[in-house]
Amino acid sequence: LAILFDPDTLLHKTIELLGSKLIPALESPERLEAILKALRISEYDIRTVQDDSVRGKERIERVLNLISETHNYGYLQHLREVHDDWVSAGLIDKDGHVLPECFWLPTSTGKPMRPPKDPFARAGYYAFDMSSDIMSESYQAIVGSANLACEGADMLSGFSLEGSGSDVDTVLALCRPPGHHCDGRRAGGYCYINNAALAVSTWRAAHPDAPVGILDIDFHHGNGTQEIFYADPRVLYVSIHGEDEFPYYTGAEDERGVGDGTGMNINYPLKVGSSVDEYMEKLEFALQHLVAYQAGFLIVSLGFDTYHSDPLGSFQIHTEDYATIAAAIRHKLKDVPALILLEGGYVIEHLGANMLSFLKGWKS
Ligand code: SP5
Ligand code: ZN
Repeated sequence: LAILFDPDTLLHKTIELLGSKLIPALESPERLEAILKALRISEYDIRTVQDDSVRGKERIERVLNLISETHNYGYLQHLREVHDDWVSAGLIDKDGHVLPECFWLPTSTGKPMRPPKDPFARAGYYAFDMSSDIMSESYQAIVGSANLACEGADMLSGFSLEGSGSDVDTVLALCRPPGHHCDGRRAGGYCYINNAALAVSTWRAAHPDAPVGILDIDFHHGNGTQEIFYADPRVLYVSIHGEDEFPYYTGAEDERGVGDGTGMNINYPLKVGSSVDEYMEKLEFALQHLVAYQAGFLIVSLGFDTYHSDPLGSFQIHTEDYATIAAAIRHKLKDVPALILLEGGYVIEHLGANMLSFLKGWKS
């Protein structure tokens, strides 16, 4: 097991509109600091990627190049420039926040979607909610987070410049901001770059056409990951999530993929208040599909917002249950190299213990 972290990811400090109140975003640097603290106390070895020689200009160019396989060019440019554009236009100060006011909607005019020139209008064109604020250092953190997914996939595919990947079969990438709500054209749900999609592109650079499995166990449906791979027959996406919860318009069982990708998208919505037994039943089904698919690479989108007291979730899952969940995944898919990507989870006081429990189960 290798654990990857980049201090740049702590620079992103945002606000959000939650329940009609504008507040510091629940997706905060303190989340990651709590996880790091617990891992360090338990003497896990954490590789700080920013300090590595590989985290240079060339590395970032490779990451951006791979991101562009699944993300819209104008959107990526927007992420990089919008904060500066708002400052230049006098809309905000340097320490201000880019929050959208009006979102693009489909119309009957037949006009194609075209990004507005006005940077103020552009904020809503490239977002789908008000939990995707961009502040001065967001872009640096977003790229840092994405780079961890890329680095992790490289290590597992034996592609790493240092060749340190060969003896590692699991990488935990401590990504922040998370990724699974981003569909490659819009930010939302605290996500700006789909880290899982980037990991697939990275893996494919070494293993073209290899079947990849994605297990999404964040409380929320990964609408972005589903969207990006909806027609892709070489990616099996399986998600267990709260039924009719955020992001509200996706995640139903009848969303099964399209064209060659039909049957390659599997959603398990679970009712509000579901117990760990109900959860494990769906997890067994999810794992059976991933085993049958014979994926050569597994990505786990791991959210701890399934925790019983999470402000954004509603399942009855407790700390010790994460060991059970992780053990079930690992035992069913034991020889598959796995990249675990951090997604959500908002009860800061329990994040560390929940992560330790998950890792204990994974290694059992
Ligand atoms: C990565 C991730 O976990 N993103 C989640 C973002 C959720 N943002 C909106 C949450 C709205 C919660 N509303 C609670 C209403 C209860 N029915
Ligand atoms: Zn979530």
